[in-house]
Amino acid sequence: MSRFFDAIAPVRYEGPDSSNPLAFRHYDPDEIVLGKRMADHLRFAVAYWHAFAYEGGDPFGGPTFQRPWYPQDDMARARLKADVAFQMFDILGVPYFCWHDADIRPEGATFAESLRNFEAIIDYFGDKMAGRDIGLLWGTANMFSHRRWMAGASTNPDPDVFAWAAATVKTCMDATHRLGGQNYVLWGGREGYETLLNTDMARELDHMGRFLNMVVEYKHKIGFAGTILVEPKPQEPSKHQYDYDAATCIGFLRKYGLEGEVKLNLEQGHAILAGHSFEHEIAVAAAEGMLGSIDMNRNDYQSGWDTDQFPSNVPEVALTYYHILRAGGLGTGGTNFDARLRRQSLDAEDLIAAHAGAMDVCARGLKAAAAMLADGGLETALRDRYAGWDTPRAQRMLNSDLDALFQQVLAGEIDPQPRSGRQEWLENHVNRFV
Ligand code: XUL
Ligand code: CO
Repeated sequence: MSRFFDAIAPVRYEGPDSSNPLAFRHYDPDEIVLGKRMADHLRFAVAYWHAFAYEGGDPFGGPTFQRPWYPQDDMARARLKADVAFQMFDILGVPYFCWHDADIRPEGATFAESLRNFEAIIDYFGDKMAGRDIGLLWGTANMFSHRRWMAGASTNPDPDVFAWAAATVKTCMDATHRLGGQNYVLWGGREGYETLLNTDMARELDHMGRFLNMVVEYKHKIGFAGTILVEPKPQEPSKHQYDYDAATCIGFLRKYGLEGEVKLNLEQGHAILAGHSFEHEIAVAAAEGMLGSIDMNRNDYQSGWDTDQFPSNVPEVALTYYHILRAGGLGTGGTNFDARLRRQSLDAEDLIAAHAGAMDVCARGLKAAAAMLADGGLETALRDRYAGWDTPRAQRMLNSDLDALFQQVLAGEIDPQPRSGRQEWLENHVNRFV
């Protein structure tokens, strides 16, 4: 049994005036917000990879963390890592976690050996989950770290890698299904290219579309009731990634006939890399009924890298949840912290503080978002701005044609009068709630 977190008591809600650094001031799981428990709105998840598999390295230096379950190449230490993980889930009271196959099991010498290791850990997780109130938000396959994936998984020029990817995703979907996973995620870090000089982009996109159809076919074959999600990101590690942003993914899903089957897992840091705000990505997905789940971790705005930091900015988070609430909530999705400690944050307490603080920021954001919705000021302003379109005259314009509209404008029947967009008024309005 692990002793890693033994000195740390469960994190509890103590209210906004608490000065306990390891208490929730805003996250009260049972508090009712817009008719639903806060925990059921937010559906928090811990990302196994960043919390337990990341060793504190960066491109300029090796690991800084020294955990008792390193090196991560042996089954006894993989079990120890799982013991520690579930101890942390208990301390935080999170309802979900997420994994890649490679985070939880040591790689074997063969596919079959890796699979045996993986299945043994999935059994171990199953036993631990049986006695607890914790579920799997999503499982996924790491098809970007091992050298076999360097030129892509489903988009690899080598068909044998495509087949290996299919076999890998099958095993990860089986395990996700077995643990009652709510979703299955595909993020294509190497599904893209380094240079067009060696890349047949049209062929690669067709292969990626075929692969995703195979995933959906397999979901139905095994009766997996969760949602299949793809996660947009414009680049890093590839120079250009095919799942660039929400709009690109939606076009891709429609082209390959997957729009009714696949939704999006959106990540704040990826939105920033694509030159968007997070709420833009959420609104794009929501407009198409494709909002699936979120990875609630930010980038550093100055460095331009995908730094996977825990959220800390209440106004940003509030607008995120405002658009999620407007879209009807996260459904089978949740709020996953795809976030890691900074390299100098060495201690067990740092891991707890990072997650507890992030949960609290999200709770504050959710409450602010709910208050903005209940107030209705933003919705009223939006309705007013478009009110002209609610008239029969405007509807006739929509169903008209260029020539008829030209005649009306020429005759002076139509004469637009510009109105203020009131952006500053609306920003001031939001600031009343955050
Ligand atoms: C990488 C990233 C991944 C996915 C899962 O930037 O976000 O961790 O969330 O593969
Ligand atoms: Co992510």
